[in-house]
Order: sequence, then C-alpha cells, then structure tokens
Amino acid sequence: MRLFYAPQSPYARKVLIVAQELGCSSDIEKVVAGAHPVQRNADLIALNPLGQIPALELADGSVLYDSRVICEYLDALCGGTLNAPTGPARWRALTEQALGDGMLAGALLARYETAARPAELQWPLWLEAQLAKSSSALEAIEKNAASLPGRIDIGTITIACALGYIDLRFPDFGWRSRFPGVAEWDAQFSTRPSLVATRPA
Ligand SMILES: N[C@@H](CCC(=O)N[C@@H](CS)C(=O)NCC(=O)O)C(=O)O
Repeated sequence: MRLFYAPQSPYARKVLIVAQELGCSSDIEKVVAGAHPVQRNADLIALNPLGQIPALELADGSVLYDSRVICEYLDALCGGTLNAPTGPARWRALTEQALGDGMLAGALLARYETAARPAELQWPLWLEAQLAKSSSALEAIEKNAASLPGRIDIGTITIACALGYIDLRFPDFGWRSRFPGVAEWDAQFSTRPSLVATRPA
C-alpha cells in the first residue's frame, strides 16, 4: 500500500497513528505529495479527484480517501477496533472523530486564509470565526475530559491530531490555559510512541 501524505498534514497523521497503533505501519510505503487548495496537484488529482491528502493506493491500483475511510479500512484489514469499538463507545468515538475533524477543517481554512490567500483579499473575521470552532469544540471536550484518559480509539486520536495541528500553526491560540482538563489528558496521550513518531516538525 502507498500512502500519499505530507508530514504536516493532520489528517495524514491520523492515518499514520492508526496504522502504528494497529501494528501495520510497515505495510505502508509513504510518498510525500503536495496538496494545495489553489495550486492543485495534477498527479494527486489522478489518485484523488479532490486533490487532497491522505490518499491510500492499494496493491490492485484502487485508491481510498479520505482519512476516515482509510482509518476504517486499516482497522478492518488489521482486525482492530480503533475505529469501531462496540456499543455506546462506538458512537462516542465516531462523534469525537467528527468533532476533531471539524476543528481541523476550520483550522485549515484559517491557515489557508494567510498561507494561500493574497494579503489584500484576507478577511480577519473569517479567520477568527474558523478558529472559534476549535474553541467551542474544546469547551465541549473539556466538559467530558474525564472520559478521555485510558482510551485509544479514533475519537481520542482525532482530537489529539487537531490539537497538534493547532500547536503547529497557531502556537498563540492558548488552549491549554483555557481547557486544563484537555491539556492534562493531551500531555499524557502525546507521549504514546505513535504520537511521538508522527509529531509534525
Ligand atoms: N476530509 C479530508 C480532508 C483532507 C484535507 O483537507 N487535506 C488537506 C491537507 S491536510 C488537503 O489536502 N488540502 C488541499 C485541498 O483541500 O485542496 C480527510 O479527512 O482526509
């Protein structure tokens, strides 16, 4: 299998963490692929018409995207339950995945606002509103922070990837002082070898 990814991509990081936690990361060859919302990458579009990473090419030439589908595929392939714990835990994990992915969607739009949009077209209120999604998501996560420790599933992995991306791109966001329960959990969770190995430089 070939994973098209970038070391700074939080969605690709999610896939890499899942693969490592499932013990199947050695089956995956990593291929760096540039993805940009405006300067679109024709090679990547040939694999994923959306031109986004991560994309996973299988041995038969078929390609899976996006991160949710790839994580579910790896879980099924390796016989894991990271993606689909049973009972109420499943719905909690999948809802947390949606929350973490939503934080990331907002944070990426905020990042593109300065990294991809010409200065004269930038709209600071838009950027603020995208990051506000992370604040309101973190408020909800903080209320349930007691449920996070001791869990390794697609929900906790996705939330950790969202926090890692905020730290990388918005180091002044200051979420730790505002959400101390999440900060305490993240400090512990981030020491897992799969998170250390995939931490963006
Ligand atoms: N829903 C997708 C989102 C993937 C995504 O937004 N990836 C970013 C890089 S982290 C990307 O490819 N951006 C380029 C673009 O959106 O055109 C997933 O879960 O994989």
